[in-house]
Amino acid sequence: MSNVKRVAVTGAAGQIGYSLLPLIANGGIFGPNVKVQLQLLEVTPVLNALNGVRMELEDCAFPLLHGVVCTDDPKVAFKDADLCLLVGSKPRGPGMERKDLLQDNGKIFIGQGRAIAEAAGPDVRVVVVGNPCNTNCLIAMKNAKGVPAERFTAMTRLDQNRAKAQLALKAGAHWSDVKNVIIWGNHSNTQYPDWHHATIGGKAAAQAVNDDAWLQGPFLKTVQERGKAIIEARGKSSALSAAQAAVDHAKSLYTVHTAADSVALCVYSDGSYGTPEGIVSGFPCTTDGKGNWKIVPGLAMNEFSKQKAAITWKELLDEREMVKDLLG
Ligand code: NAX
Repeated sequence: MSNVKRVAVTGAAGQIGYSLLPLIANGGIFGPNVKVQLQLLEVTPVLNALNGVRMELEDCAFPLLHGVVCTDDPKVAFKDADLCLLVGSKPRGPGMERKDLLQDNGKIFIGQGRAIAEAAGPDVRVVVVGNPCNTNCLIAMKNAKGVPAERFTAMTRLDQNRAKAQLALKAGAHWSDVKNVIIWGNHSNTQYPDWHHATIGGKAAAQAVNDDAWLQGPFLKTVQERGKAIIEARGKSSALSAAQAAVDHAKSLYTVHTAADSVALCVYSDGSYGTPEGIVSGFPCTTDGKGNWKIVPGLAMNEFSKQKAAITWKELLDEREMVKDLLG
């Protein structure tokens, strides 16, 4: 089994899981030459549905898929895991306050953080997708005693992909030509998608788009509220695009990204760019292909960017305050 990557996925019978698992089993994260074992976690009442997902995965006969474990025990799911994708969390119920959601989901991430520390492989990486993902990531990290904080990241890659697409559509370019959009702060509607360092086909995005009012208004709003727009259109939250973004995020840890094509990761803040320390916040990052990231240094932030970033950083501080009793 030593040449098989073990990938744990929580909430695996959920709608993101259903789109995510085939992407992983097809080599979407570790490439076409690396075998994977999927270690799937669900809550006990959903194990039967999860078993149905396992049957379908077997029925796909994926060449790279070497084993599927289904369990309701986090320690079994995270056993020797190389990568843990924490997707499962509770949706906000009717009449539920954000604080209640943070507390309820926070408890899940205490247990999962502890189980990762106890059971996961020595070089594990953890990607948190389940919302509120930044603060859930902080809780898991703080409860995973002995696992370095930099092994934990949360996902704003979907927001970065959305921002790239909007810029490309506006500029009449292809989204693969768009580089270096930054997502500062929280994966919520306070996030700040920053185009000031972005390029489209090598040209400054502001020049290629040539419409500052659109960038400062409709562009920001569209990206910030895209999740809501998908729910209104589809009657369900983003799943296909979220699954793809989770794979993009994880893959970017295991491939090299330079400052010329930075990736959006939410990581434990060291205070760079005036971000408050000790929160999990979105930054532009480079990666070394071995699971490690660094915050891109030295980018200028104008007054507009500073003001927008301050709003989303404040929200993350407020979230941390609401879960301070859960931080290990
Ligand atoms: P679903 O409700 O379809 O699936 C969630 C699954 O998690 C369910 O099957 C549930 O049984 C399971 N679950 C709940 N508690 C669990 C626990 N303690 N251990 C293991 N499994 C558990 O939601 P889905 O649409 O798949 O979304 C999953 C999460 O991703 C949600 O929190 C959602 O808000 C979040 N998202 C995050 C995004 C991001 O960019 N970071 C974007 C997409 C998505 O909104």
